[in-house]
Amino acid sequence: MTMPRRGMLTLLGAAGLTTLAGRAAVAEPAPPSPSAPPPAGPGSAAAPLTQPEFAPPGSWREVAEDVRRETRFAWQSYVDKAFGHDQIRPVSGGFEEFFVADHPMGLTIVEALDTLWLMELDHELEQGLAWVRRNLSFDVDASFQVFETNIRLLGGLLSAYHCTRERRLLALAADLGERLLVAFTKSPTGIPYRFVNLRTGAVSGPETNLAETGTYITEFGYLSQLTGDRRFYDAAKRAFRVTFERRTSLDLLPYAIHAETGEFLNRTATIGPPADSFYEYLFDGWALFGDRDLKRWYDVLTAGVVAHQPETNAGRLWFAQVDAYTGEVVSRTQSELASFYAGLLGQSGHLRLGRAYHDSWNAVQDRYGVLPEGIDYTTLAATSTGNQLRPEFADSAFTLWLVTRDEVFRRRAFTHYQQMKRTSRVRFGYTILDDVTTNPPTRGDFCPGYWWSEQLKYYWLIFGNARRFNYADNYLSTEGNIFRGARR
Ligand code: DMJ
Repeated sequence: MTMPRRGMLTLLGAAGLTTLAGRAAVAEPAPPSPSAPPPAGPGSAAAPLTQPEFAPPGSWREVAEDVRRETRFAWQSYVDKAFGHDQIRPVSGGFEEFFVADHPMGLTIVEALDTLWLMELDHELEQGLAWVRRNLSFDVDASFQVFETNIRLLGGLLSAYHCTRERRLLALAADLGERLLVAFTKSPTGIPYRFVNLRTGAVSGPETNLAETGTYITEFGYLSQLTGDRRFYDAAKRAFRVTFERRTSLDLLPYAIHAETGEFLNRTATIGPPADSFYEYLFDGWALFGDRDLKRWYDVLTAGVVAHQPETNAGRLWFAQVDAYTGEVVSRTQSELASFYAGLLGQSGHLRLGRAYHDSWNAVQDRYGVLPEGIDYTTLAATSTGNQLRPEFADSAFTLWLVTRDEVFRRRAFTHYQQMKRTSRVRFGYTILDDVTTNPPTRGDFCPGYWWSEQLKYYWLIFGNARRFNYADNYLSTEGNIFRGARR
């Protein structure tokens, strides 16, 4: 057992869970160079349909202040038009619920809390906290999707607790964790059901996938740390173990799996949805808790991915979907959500691949201005033309910037931000796009909860020198929730 270093956490003193590996120590952000050249790599070689800016005219601090102003504008619109409802319709000023029709859970508020705290928007934070104190309850007779409830609500409460240390947030998180745990304990294999009724504990949805079976270890583990109750951590880890042990001889995992039998339901391996955050959380479980089993499983499966899935097309790196039993390529489409993988590779010792994969996605950003939901990587043609205000490209730019401090990633995030402002800013906030290939892009009327927890935070942290964030030692979840690194 390794003795915890200064700043390390210990999870319940259990063997194998003792040390905490953080991201590499890094210096504070340097001011931008206005004359910085555009980023090198495949992206700069492609003929752009748009002419993105690569560096701000002033200082990065000014960009960060702009992000803060935009957050305040969007938050005020949400308060005016949709307060307490899950998500705003920022064109019409309407709203819609995410988990249960006609039963608001304040999703946007819970997702936004840690972002508001990091931005020192303390008045807005207090508005959100007051709503949570008065209204949020999980005693709801309805079926909730376990994965989304975990990464958004449980994660949002835990990160808000990490930032504010308000006990009510932890009490709510513990109550929710208990209700979600049933999805694991009622399963004969330990692989969670997709849905659970938060009041009755009735479970449903045994046909599931990797992301929905393996995106719990950081929220459940942090809850275990905070409560001293290791059932949460153990349940999340068991689901990982059961799945890992069923890997194919190529060390690949088909993405569809049955919770009751543990049998795979298809043959396709992908690093994109619905597998993506399964791999992210294996590494994160190591990064946050120092669990060597998780690191080993991550390394074995990543070796399988790196051996069988990379393809180069026109000098650009992509990750094919392959048959997990033969390695044969079954699809050359790539979801925008897969762009997170560049950051994961970069932080887990595969920096060359991570950079190359980010370069590939940057070429798509250069081409469309805003990334479409899906592409055919042999042509970069959009196979799904909308954009759901996705954070993954900015997420991986932020992670790669933290790892390397290479300004190229901050400039790419800046382009991402500028293009979002240009295309998605509407009367009451920011909206999804229905089609990024039209000129101008066609707007929808919806702002997803994750936008508050992810993009806004990544922009603020990468452009600003945030006083409340520890740039040398931190952890952000798949939903951008901060479980380590708040400077109170
Ligand atoms: C977010 O809810 C999370 O990042 C999740 O892991 C998958 N992607 C969405 C946003 O695109």
